Amino acid sequence: MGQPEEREGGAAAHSELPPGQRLQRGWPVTHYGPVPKFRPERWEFRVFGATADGEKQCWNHEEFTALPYTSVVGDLHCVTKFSMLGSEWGGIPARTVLELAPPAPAVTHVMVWAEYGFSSNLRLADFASERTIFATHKDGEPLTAEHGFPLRLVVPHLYAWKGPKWVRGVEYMTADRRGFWEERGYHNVGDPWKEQRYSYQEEPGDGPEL
Ligand SMILES: Nc1nc2c(c(=O)[nH]1)N[C@H]1C(S)=C(S)[C@@H](COP(=O)(O)O)O[C@H]1N2
Ligand SMILES: [Mo]
Repeated sequence: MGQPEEREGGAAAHSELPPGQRLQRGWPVTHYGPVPKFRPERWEFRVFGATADGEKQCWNHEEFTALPYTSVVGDLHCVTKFSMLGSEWGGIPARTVLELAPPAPAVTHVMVWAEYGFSSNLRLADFASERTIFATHKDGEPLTAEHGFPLRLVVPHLYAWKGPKWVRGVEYMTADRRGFWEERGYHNVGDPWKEQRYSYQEEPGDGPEL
């Protein structure tokens, strides 16, 4: 891993720890439930909900991983207080998905869906951030099963629960709705720089009524 001054990643990149976080050596595994088995023949990535043309869009594994590959540098901040700084995430930027399957003009939020019904909601602007990426690789190595293989979302500027592992699709929404952890006491927005950890900290406008 590079020194902070070697890192790059655009204007929004941070090379410091958000308040209340500590650096983690290695890469712990954090998730709820079992690690799903990858079955390539049954895997598809689906974009649905309020698309511009009203149609769903699906890619199988071969098609999705053939989309243009990019890498971004980004941090991972778990709300349980460990952070990993400056990883290089390789994969398909969320913006590519937005370009290939454009949302209707009324879309304000997305729900990112993963195996077993895990989900996380994001404001469209957070999803459209230039560093939000559907990652297949970290630091040049393919993801392992427990870290989300074959695909996970990484949203470096938000707490890491906003990045589902084993992601399978995106739902475009014209109103906000809470995802898995957001329904279970975690903050609807999840900005680590503002320590938006829990839903009781939410202010009017941060999320749907609880
Ligand atoms: N599908 C799924 N993705 C998930 C989670 C989960 O419970 N299920 N947990 C999130 C949380 S809280 C964190 S901190 C990161 C951890 O990623 P890692 O295990 O690769 O470190 O995954 C996120 N993605
Ligand atoms: Mo987490």
